[in-house]
Amino acid sequence: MDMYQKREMRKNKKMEENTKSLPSTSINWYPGHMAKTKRQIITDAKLIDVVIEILDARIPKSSQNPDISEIVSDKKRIIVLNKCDLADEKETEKWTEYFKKRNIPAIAINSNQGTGINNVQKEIEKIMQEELTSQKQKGRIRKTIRVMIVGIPNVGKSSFINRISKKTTMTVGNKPGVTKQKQWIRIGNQIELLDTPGVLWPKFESEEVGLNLAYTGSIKDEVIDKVEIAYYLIKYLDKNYPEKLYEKYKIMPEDIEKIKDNPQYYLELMYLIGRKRGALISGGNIDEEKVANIVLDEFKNGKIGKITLEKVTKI
Ligand SMILES: Nc1nc2c(ncn2[C@@H]2O[C@H](COP(=O)(O)OP(=O)(O)OP(=O)(O)O)[C@@H](O)[C@H]2O)c(=O)[nH]1
Ligand SMILES: [Mg+2]
Repeated sequence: MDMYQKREMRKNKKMEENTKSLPSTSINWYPGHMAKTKRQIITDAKLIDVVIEILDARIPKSSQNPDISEIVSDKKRIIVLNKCDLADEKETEKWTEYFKKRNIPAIAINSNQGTGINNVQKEIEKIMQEELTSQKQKGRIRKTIRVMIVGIPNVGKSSFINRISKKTTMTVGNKPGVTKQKQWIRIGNQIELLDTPGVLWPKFESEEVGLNLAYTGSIKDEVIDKVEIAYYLIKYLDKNYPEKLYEKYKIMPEDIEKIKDNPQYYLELMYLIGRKRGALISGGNIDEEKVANIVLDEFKNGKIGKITLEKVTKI
C-alpha cells in the first residue's frame, strides 16, 4: 500500500464521520424560462432533421438532460463532448466508445480551439446521406438540413455554433443563461443550425449530479452556496486527483501530516489552500468566500488540470 492509499483509508473513515454533521446540498435551479425553452424545443423538434446534444466532457452523465433526451429520442442524434481540453483524455476516449457502443455517434471537441469540429460536420452529412439519396431518387431536390443544438447552460452550445459556422454571430459568456432565445444560422449552402438557451430539469437524480453541474458552471452563482460547493469539490479532488490538487496549491506531505487526523479534515484542507493563496481576513482568519472562489474558478478554467468527474464504469 503506498502513501496515498494509506492516507485514503484513514480519510475515508474520517469522512464518513464528518459528512453526518454537514448540511446536505439541495441544489435545484429550474426557473420559468427553462420550462418555456423546453416547450419550444418540443415544438421545434418537429422541423428538425438532426439533434446535436452537447455534453460536458468532464461530466458526460450529469450533463445529459433526461427530459431533452426523451424529447429527441426519435430523432437522428449526435453527441458532442465539448470542453475536452478540460477533461482527462483517456476518460473522454472511453466515453466516446460508450456512446458509440449504444449506436449514438459521439465526438469529442474543443469549441474554443476548434478541435474535432470538422468531424461533427462530416457526421451530420453522413447521418443524413441515406435520406438525401432516397429523396434524390424520388426526384426531389432536398431542402436544407436543419440541426438543433441542445444542452445544459454554459456547456458551449453557442461557442460550438460560432466555431462550426466560422462566425461570431452568437453571444457567448463564462456564465450560465447567456443565450436567451433560439436563433437560426446557416452554414454552407445546405445546413441550418438552431441555437437554443440552456435547459436543466426540475429535480436532479442525486446530490452528486447537482454538485457536478455546480462545479462545472452550469448553475447560476446566485443559487448556490459557493463555500459548500468548493468544500465538496476539494473533497472530491483530494479523493480522486490528490497529486493535481497538491501540486496546484503547493501542499506538502508535512502539511497533510498536520491535519490528517483532524475530524474536520476537509475544512482544514480548504483553510490550508486559503493560507497558501493568501485568502485571509483580519486577525489571520481564512476568508472562506475568497478561497471558495479561487478553487471553483481555477477548476472551471482547467487550472487544476485535466479532470473528469464521472468515469465510465462499463463500456
Ligand atoms: N475550455 C473550454 N471552454 C469552452 C469550450 N467551449 C466553450 N467554452 C467556454 O464556455 C463558456 C460558455 O460558452 P457558451 O457558448 O456561452 O455556452 P452556452 O452553452 O451557449 O451557454 P448558455 O447560452 O448560457 O446556455 C464560455 O466562457 C466559453 O468560452 C471548450 O471547448 N473549452
Ligand atoms: Mg448560448
